[in-house]
Amino acid sequence: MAMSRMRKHLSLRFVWTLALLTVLGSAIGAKASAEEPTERPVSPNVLFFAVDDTRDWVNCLGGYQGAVHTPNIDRRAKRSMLFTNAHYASSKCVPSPGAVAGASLNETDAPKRGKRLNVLFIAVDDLRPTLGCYGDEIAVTPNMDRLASRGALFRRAYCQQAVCNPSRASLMTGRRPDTIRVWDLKSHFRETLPDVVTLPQCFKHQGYHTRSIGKIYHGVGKPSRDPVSWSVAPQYDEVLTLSLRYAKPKNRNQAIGLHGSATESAEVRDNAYTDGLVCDAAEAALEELKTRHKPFFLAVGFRKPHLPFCAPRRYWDLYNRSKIPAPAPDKHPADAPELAVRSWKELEAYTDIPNDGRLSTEKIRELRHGYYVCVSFTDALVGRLLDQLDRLKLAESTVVILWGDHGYHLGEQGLWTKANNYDLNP
Ligand SMILES: [Ca+2]
Repeated sequence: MAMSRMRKHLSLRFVWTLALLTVLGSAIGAKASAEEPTERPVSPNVLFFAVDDTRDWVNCLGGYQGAVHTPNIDRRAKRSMLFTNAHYASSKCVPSPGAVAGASLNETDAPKRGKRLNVLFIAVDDLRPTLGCYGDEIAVTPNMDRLASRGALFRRAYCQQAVCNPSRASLMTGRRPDTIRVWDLKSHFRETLPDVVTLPQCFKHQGYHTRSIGKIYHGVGKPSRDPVSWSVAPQYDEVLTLSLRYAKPKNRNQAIGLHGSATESAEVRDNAYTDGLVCDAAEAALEELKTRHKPFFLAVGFRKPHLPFCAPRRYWDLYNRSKIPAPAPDKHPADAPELAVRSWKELEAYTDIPNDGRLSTEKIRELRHGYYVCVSFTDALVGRLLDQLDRLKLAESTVVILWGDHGYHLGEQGLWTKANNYDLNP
């Protein structure tokens, strides 16, 4: 969902039309001059290239850290004028990152233009398309469904790697995990590409106020932080507080480190958990951002439905556990190699999960119920943000993007959680 939407909104085709027109027009003009016409001026022909969904990933614009091979565009650029500060013209589109990359990197030099749209960029951790808008008949997700009904829904979008940090770092930089050399949970993309311009950085350079609340980068340790992406210090970017993971004292007391029970149902308010606090802060930020004289890029990252499946009881009550179907198929694909069916050990870190991978039918039902519950919990928080946009009369001037960092298994094919390449994961 995420990348396709980005490609749509952040297209640079107009930039390339401008740049290539200039390149080709100038080159043809040079040829006519060399022939020294004596009787009358020769009107040059025009070869007009439009390049769809292309950004600045060519060497002549310094893009992609020189890793892309574009010798023909580069040699044309050398023979003529190259616009490095061209912008997509539609006021209905958010500025494209390529246009930003080609522009001055000084925030104060941002071009004076008509009113630009704000961006509300919502990241949801471990969200597979268990949503009504994707045809799931069990999911109770009215708010994401209404967002989908008002915008574009991407039905065949895939992430770059089915685990948090590589997927997020790739999306935020527009670079493949192999390019930024981020394949694990510990590496920071700036170790390989210190000067890479991230998506929020692009907006910042264009005069946007950029802010991060919740999990946008990895959410734990060094890869959680990228100060230059943001206009102000992020909130809740790294949360390792046991009391915000578990509301029940019993579950906190039994936890080993941050891992206790894999599920929790508690009679508490939304903000007993991190995501409720993130939503509170985001609602307040929208109110404040409305008063600023700058457009904003507000990134809001929710940590559910990531494990543990902890949520206020009212979200558990949205579902009848007996009506949630068992995983199907629940066995590894026949003849699949061992590497393809290796379990990500994430689930086994929880105290009520056996280490041998053998889950009872009841535990499987509880876990599947818990995942749906946490999706609905997140959906309710997304709904609060959409309502806040409406209340503040920002809905018409704000692009809303909602994306999940990768898919998930809930017992299907005998697999749990993430980090494999079956269709449910990436
Ligand atoms: Ca994740």
